[in-house]
Amino acid sequence: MGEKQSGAVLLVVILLIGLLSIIALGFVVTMRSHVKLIANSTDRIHAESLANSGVSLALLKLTEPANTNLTANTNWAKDGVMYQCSTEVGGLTVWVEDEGGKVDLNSAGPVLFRSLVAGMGVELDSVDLLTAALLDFRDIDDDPRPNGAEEREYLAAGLNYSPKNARFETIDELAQVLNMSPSLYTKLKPFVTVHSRRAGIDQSVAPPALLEIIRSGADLQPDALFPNEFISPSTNSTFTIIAHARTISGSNFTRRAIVSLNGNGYVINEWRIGNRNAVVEEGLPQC
Ligand SMILES: [Ca+2]
Repeated sequence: MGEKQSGAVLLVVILLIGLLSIIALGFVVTMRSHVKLIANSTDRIHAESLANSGVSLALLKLTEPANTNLTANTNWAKDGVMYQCSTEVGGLTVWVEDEGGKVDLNSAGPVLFRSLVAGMGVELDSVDLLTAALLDFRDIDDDPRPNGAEEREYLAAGLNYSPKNARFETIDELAQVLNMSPSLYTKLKPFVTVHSRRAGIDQSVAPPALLEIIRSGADLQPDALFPNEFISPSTNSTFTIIAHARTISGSNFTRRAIVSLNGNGYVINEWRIGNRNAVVEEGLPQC
């Protein structure tokens, strides 16, 4: 083999080695990327599992017999107070809300609705329109009440749907009520329910912010009692449980469940991904 041929072979070998190195490097980069993706997915699954465990923990606290001590910090308040604890996987934040402390979209009367909407800072003219539209949305007839809205008003507003003329099945349907702005809907969501089935709210489990909103909307003095039509005792049986988990690696997941307790256990009415987060502090007690 001449020197020229040897040089050509050497060049080909060098090129091949270079090519293989590039392929190998690409493989390593791809594998690293896959490993990172798998690690992220695994961490997210840990976060979801931890959040689901938070719902189970809350259910245990809600169903354990009185005066037992199956879990630490028994007797959680049910007005949305935040509870936090830590595990080996990460931190857990849980809120328990008694649905009896919220305004029921199907059972509340016009005066309570009006106070709720007015307390949100809505203009008085709009308060009357929204209250009437909400009542027309759920009543079975198609005759608009004064200031109300039935099919004709929805079509005139350019909407391609009509009032439901039936009970609200989820609070999401509130967004369909004529003239309900997205921002007002977002502000109302934490304070309304379809599970209380009571005309009024139970002040002992209502979120303090809701009591302030209603007091403001109804023009009640700070020391004035709520009118009787605003008050109904809770059945203490249906709860929203929100559990936010943050793993040590930084993944977050929030579970939002609505559960009804019965003599034999519980029924899950809703099981959704939530959007409430909390800052997880150092030094939390063990869950
Ligand atoms: Ca109607």
